[in-house]
Amino acid sequence: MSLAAEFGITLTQHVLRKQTGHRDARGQFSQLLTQIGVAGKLITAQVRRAGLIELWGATGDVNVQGETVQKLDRIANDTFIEVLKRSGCVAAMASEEEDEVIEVPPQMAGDYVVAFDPLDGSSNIDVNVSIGTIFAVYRRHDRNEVVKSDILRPGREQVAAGYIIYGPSTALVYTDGKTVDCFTLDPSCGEYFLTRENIQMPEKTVQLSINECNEPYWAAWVTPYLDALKSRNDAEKRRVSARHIGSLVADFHRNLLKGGVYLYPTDAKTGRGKLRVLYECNPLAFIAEVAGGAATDGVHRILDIEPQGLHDRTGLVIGTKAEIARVAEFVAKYGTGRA
Ligand code: AHM
Ligand code: MG
Repeated sequence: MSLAAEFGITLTQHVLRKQTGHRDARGQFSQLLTQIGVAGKLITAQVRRAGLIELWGATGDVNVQGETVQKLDRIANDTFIEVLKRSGCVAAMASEEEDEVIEVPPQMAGDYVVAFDPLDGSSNIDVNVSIGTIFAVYRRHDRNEVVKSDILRPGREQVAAGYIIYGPSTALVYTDGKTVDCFTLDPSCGEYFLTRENIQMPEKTVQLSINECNEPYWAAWVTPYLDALKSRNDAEKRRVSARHIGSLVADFHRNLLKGGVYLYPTDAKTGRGKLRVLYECNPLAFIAEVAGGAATDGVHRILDIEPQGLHDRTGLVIGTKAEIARVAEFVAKYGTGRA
């Protein structure tokens, strides 16, 4: 075998291969995904120094070069914005870290709009546990100006979505609506290689991810649903196991590969969920559906939610298709009111 044949397919090669015959005439879609990969590499470099950044912070918020130390989520946000701005593929962005839409100057603007959470899993950033970047990609409506409906639109209009997980290795998972593929960053050469192609979520739920300490705030359906789920385990066999990291990306990634369900239900008292529609729930719901899974807020399909604001929140239940169907049965039986 030649040396070249021993290498895997790179992210850029894969995206280009899949774009053949697509209407991405200007090549911007391929370029955009490649540039998201670049942002992921730059963020990886910072995440790997997380403890050191904190150390500089402790010495007076100034690092050895005399620069002000920023928190890691700020660094990730600025990196993502800057890389996408310079890519020439993006007209506007929405970020968890920014109150308003970030518009790209017209001379640098491209065909796409991106919503992202630059570093999700804030409670895990400082304690060396997996965190990630989540992104949703839409095609802009109007080539001349950015309009409100370019950003505030249902998740079913996404043309691509993905996440980058900063774990023992950095992995980038994305869907173009046809397949879900995973790439792992080889730190020795700085390239992403295809490591899992056409991921399908296993049909059986073997893992449960939920912050059970939120029980006082759950709607009536949640506890009986969880009781039923746990009762699949008996003296003979443990069929379901609890796995909760507290980083949505990491919890979702594990459930995608192993088969599981993640819940962050709507708070029955306030009627609000915690997770954000545009850049947390929509991209993962899109990936889940393409991989054969499903996602709901308890009542509605996540991808059909019509967002009213950039930072709208929702309840989220995401996992295997069979599990989401079971959730619907419990919602119908017990309701979404307070327990
Ligand atoms: P963040 O965007 O501030 O990081 O919040 C989102 C995170 C998710 O990654 C995680 O699943 C969830 O919040 C955990 O919340 P809680 O600590 O309330 O269980
Ligand atoms: Mg987040």
